[in-house]
Amino acid sequence: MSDTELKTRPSVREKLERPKRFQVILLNDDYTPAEFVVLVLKGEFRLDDSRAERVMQAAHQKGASLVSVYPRDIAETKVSRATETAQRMGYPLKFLVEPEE
Ligand code: TYC
Repeated sequence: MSDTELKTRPSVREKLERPKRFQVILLNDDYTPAEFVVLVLKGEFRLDDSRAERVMQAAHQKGASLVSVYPRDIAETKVSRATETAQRMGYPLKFLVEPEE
C-alpha cells in the first residue's frame, strides 16, 4: 500500500444509527370526558396544563393529535398505562404508537 492510499473505516459513531423514535397519537372518541383526557395527558405524559388542553382540543376537533415522541418501549408503556386507567373508569380512550418519519 502506498503512503497516499490511506484506508479509512467508518468510526463507531458513523456506524451507530440514531435509535428510532415513536410518536404517541391521541385519538378522539365520543365518550371520554375532555377533562379526563387532560388529566391523563398531564399525569402519564407529563404535559403541562396548556399543552394538555391544546392536544386534547386538537384531537377533539381533528380526530387525532400528536402527544409526544419517545423511544418505543417508553411510548408503549405510557400508552398501556393511560388506556388501562381509562378502561378502569369505563372510557374507551385510545392512542396510536407510530414510528417517526
Ligand atoms: N370528544 C370527547 C367529548 O366530547 C372529548 C375527547 C377529546 C375525547 C379528545 C378523546 O382524544 C380525545 N367528550
